[in-house]
Amino acid sequence: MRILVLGGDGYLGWPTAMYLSARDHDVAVLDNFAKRAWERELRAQPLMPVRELTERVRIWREVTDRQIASFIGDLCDYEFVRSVLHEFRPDAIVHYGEQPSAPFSMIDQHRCVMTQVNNISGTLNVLWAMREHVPAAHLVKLGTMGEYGTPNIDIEEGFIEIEHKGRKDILPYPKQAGSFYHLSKVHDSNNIMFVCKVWKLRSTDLNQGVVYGVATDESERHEGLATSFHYDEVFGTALNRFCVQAVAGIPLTVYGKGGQTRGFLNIRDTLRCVELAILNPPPAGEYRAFNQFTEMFNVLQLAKTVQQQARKLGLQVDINHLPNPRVEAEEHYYNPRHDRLLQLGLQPRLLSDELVESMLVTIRKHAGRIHHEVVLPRVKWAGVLETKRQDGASS
Ligand code: USQ
Repeated sequence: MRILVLGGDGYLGWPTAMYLSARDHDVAVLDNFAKRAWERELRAQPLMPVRELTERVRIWREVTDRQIASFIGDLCDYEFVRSVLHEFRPDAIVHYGEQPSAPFSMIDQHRCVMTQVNNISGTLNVLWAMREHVPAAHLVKLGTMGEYGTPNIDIEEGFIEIEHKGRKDILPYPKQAGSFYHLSKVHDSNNIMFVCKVWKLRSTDLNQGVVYGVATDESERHEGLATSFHYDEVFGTALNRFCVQAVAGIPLTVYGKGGQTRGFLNIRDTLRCVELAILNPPPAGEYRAFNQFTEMFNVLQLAKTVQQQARKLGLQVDINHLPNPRVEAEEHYYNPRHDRLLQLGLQPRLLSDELVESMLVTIRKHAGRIHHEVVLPRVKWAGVLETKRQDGASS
């Protein structure tokens, strides 16, 4: 199949491109390197050195004799998006090409607006260009479990049957996102669902949980194929951060009580889920949502697991309950369904002690690159902004 990976330079995009290329698909990546610019702005460099995209593509060709084409440009530039779809004519488009961080979207007005404009307009451009050039292609869009929030009832996969005043209907599951970033994905979902109805496009919204993992089978083939693994407060996610903190001797940063429960999955399972969606496309006109995670943990459980495994490697690790910088429930009901990918054949790689240990071992090799000052959370969800008066005092 011809597969275009949007955001093909990122933590998941690049491993996905290699994974699909290794399985004989004709793969192209598209990226504008915006994430690299945000990393520089926030001084939040990935743990392992990440080569330039052209360099990674060259190394991949050297190692595998397979070609990954690359298109460099911005999804918010409609003429660019049209030209890529016209030229490459993908059968499937995997869309990771968005600002991916909740804390980033909460830093200030500029980052909030930029996140939503970038994510929503980029996706709209993809949809319009699909309508024009590849209306039969399948859009595999990375959504997030965070679209649903933490309601006090079971979470279904995208839709829920509701009975109201004696009548029944199947309706989109209510969305209660927890950040401007998560909200951008909600807006995307609505736009995609709408165009599937009116233009008969087809799409799978992969409502993904929190991904962990340092490496994939393909990235391990050469150090120059490493993915962009983050541990800073903005781009790093819970388990990845805890592993780096354990290696660096930083007490694990559990926000609040740590009873926040989320769905998690191994980065290798992300790749398999995307492949399963691609190999089993919906019919024209269908918008479907899969909940993409393999198991659930609360944050404190994860911290304790990391603490135990680190101890085996001789690392003394403390757990620190920090005041929660986010506005979120710290103890709540959480029972999302996640059957559809299993039905398609997903065989989850559950979080094992060995995996945590191997993450710690890999991270230890790069310990010299850990910058302590980007680890503690500074971005706050709540509160009134302080403004500087002209006389220098705060108001
Ligand atoms: N948390 C801590 N300590 C930390 C970091 C996070 O206690 O040092 C807590 C957060 O408060 C939150 C939970 O861990 O309750 C998850 O936070 P996270 O930073 O690992 O993940 P999140 O911000 O929710 O976003 C990540 C990805 C995003 C994806 C989402 C899936 O960055 O792209 O959409 O996971 S989900 O969480 O299911 O919405």
